[in-house]
Amino acid sequence: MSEKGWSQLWLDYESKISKNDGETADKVSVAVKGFDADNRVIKSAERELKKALADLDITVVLEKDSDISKEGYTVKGCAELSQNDEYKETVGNSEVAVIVKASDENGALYGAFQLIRSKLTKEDVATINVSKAPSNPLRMMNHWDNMDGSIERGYSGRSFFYENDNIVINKRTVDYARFMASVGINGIVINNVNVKWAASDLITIRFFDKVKELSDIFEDYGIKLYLSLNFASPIELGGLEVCDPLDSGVIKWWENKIKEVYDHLPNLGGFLVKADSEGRPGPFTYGRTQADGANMLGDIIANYGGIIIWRCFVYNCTQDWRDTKTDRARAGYDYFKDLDGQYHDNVILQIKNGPMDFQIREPISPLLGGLTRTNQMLEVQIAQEYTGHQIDLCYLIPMFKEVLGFKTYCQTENDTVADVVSGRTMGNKLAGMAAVINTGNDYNWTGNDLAAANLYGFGRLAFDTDLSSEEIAREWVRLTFDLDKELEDKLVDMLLCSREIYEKYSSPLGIGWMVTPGDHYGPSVDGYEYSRWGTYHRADHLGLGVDRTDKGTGYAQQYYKPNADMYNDPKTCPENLLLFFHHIPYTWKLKSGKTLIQYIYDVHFEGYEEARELANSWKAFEGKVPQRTFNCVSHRFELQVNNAHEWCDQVNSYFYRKSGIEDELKRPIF
Ligand code: GCV
Repeated sequence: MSEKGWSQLWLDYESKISKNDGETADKVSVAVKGFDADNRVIKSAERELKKALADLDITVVLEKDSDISKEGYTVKGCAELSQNDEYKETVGNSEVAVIVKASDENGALYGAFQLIRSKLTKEDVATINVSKAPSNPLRMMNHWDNMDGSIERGYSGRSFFYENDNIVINKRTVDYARFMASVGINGIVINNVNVKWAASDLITIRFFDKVKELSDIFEDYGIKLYLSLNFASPIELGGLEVCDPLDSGVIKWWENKIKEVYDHLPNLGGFLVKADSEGRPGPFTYGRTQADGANMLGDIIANYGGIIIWRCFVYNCTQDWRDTKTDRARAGYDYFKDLDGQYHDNVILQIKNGPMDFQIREPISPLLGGLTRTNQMLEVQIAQEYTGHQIDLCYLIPMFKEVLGFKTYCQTENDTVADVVSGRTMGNKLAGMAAVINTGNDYNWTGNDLAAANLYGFGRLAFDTDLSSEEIAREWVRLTFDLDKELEDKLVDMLLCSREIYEKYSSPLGIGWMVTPGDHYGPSVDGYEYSRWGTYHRADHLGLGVDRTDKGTGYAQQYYKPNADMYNDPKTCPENLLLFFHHIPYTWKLKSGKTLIQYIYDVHFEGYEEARELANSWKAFEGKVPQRTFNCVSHRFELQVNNAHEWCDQVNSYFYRKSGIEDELKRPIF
């Protein structure tokens, strides 16, 4: 680890350069064929290669090859290339040559990082032979950073983009861009979707210069900068009385504003919009649809090649808890399905993975694939809002794999979520994946060093949805630490089982919530039960769960058959979602033969025990990972064990008190 104010994460070249022969620098050479050698992205690729491969006697050729698909690459190592006439002159006397071919600069950069990964994980670069094309056209990070330096749902310190209502740009910004490019990210939204106060001015002269500077740094690494937009800007910035998307004065205002924005930020990717959601302004105020709002902005920004990413997180957040007919889970589909086909070509809907809000277990949003004539992208959250605040270990890639692998039945083939969001289902170009990011200005970027596996993993998965959770975990472990095989396996196992452990000690069988309101860490079983947020477990003395069947809220019917039927029947509903879809008596027998109440007791004790085992396993890493990392993670495991203890005892005691049914094993329940 370097002694700067931030770590180098998985790109810690320095510590990996072989110091054996005392000579570390300048052995590597990079040649450029077909690309403009002065291109900023090619220059970045060259810089990274020179740093990372400094101790290898190698020539890397970055070569343009128009036959390769957009942003894809082939990387081929070949010791004998110096014999090959085509490359003989270029390669000279280098011991090894590696040819990176791509049709565009981003592909060349990703190919360079592929080679660097191989080198850092101690593979033989002379025999590398990899071809990849990105699974998703858009691979984005969404920051929920505010301009005062706070981060909404941030668990890793403060923002490294903002301080005191200003934009901060320094070497850390460059490292951040490098990290993102190294895992294939090509778009970053730099501000919170809740656009308030100074952030509304990001589209004004007050911040253009700084945003441009940031955008230039991103550009060096093939990343487009995007801004979250305040839909009420015509009122807040323009002094208009309304922000009605069909009002001619409002349209004119946006035409001028977007022109001004692109005059200053010609490479802006576009805007992300949270409208009509949790108090944010939107078209509903004027009796307009979400499509009216998105298309108005889309049509204007199309003139500059920009796109509008419109979030589908729209629901009634002022629900009366007594009202059992209204179901927040239904909202996304109810608001957006009827408008399918009406969104213009440069508009894309961004859909959270589940219908509620990033719980540890939710069904897949029925909007994904429910829409068949609309550009759509998947939104996941690696900021661990409901999944342990980057205190508790929770490797989320297995969850994302489940989401991507879900068969929607929107057509007979190419119908998984991965197909839909990659553009394969509908043959559309605007498609992809976005993650609410988990970074901050902590030394290790992610609060818990191990949470960087989610940061790395999301990028890698968005680039290549065929990678397994284990492959990604192993790759990250190898790049980040220098462990023997036994400890490497141990850490990979710890990551792989962590999500399930968190699920076991927190809220059971897909019911979700039961968290401390507002903060969302730790248990509060009734915390949201009598609130306005539409997040209820409906427990009484006989059972719990929400009836979302055709006899209940009807949510299950938003899926295509056979998913709709499967969820509708408690006997065929996957048990890990049983309480999401059904109100079930405590005495209900699960497939294992256990009653529901006994399962709740058992799984909570088990989860708590497994959290203790995780903490215990970590002890073996002392002296094997940097001390700073060891201490940080040890402390977090201590907190996790306390958290798991509270969850276990509070959930078990709550349901014991509600049901009056004893634990068969007579363990302490209060
Ligand atoms: C950015 C949840 C979070 C909010 C977040 C919102 C959203 O409700 O708790 O902090 O706001 O999701 O996704 O817009």
